[in-house]
Amino acid sequence: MTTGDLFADQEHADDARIVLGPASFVLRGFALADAPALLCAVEAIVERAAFRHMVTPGGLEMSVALTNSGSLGWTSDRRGYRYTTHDPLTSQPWPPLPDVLVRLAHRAAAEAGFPSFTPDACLINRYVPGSRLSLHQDRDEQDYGAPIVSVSLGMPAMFLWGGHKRADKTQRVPLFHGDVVVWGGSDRLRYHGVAPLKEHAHPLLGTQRINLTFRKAG
Ligand code: MD3
Ligand code: FE
Repeated sequence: MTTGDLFADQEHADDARIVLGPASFVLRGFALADAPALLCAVEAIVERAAFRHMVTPGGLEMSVALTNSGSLGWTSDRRGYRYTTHDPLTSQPWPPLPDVLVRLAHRAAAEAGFPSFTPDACLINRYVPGSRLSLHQDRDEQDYGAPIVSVSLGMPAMFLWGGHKRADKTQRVPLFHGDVVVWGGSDRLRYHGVAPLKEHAHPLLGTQRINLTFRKAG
């Protein structure tokens, strides 16, 4: 991907696209029209693989509840972080990725200059007021050349966008219902997190925020 592609097409250089880094963009409202269908697909996934609070290797329970869809799903326990083919709660394979999710992730990645993004994992995070995600890197995937696509639904959140070292200064980026962010290239390994959520009820989801992150894990 080159930023040249981006600026070549002035018709798309509108306020809906915010440049976070050389290969990272916020696409404001990109998933707004699809949000009801995405939430419907998430409901079906959660019927088969419930949201749960995982424990970190350090023994702390995460305030964010999570589940997965796709051929691989991210899990954490006292032994560490890893991707698994099966849900440790049910011993069943993670629910397959619904087309409506894959198509959206593919369109967003293409918009940001990654036309051949093929996710095999979708991590689904659920936040309630007070839930947070401390600064971390996503390093459990095989191929850092593939971007991560994230979709925000429900209550707004303050995303913390750091640098390549944990102690680097963070930038605060508000994310709203329907926003899609694509993170790739040299930004792929930057530290990031989510500040404790404030209570701002959303018409579709009430006091919840659902975040989908599409990854090429395997
Ligand atoms: C930047 N989730 O699940 S999504 C995560 O809102 C995670 O639930 C947050 O961080 C959330 O790991 C943020 C945005 C995100 C995801 C992965 C990234 C940003 C990223 C990987 C590298 C750089
Ligand atoms: Fe992350």
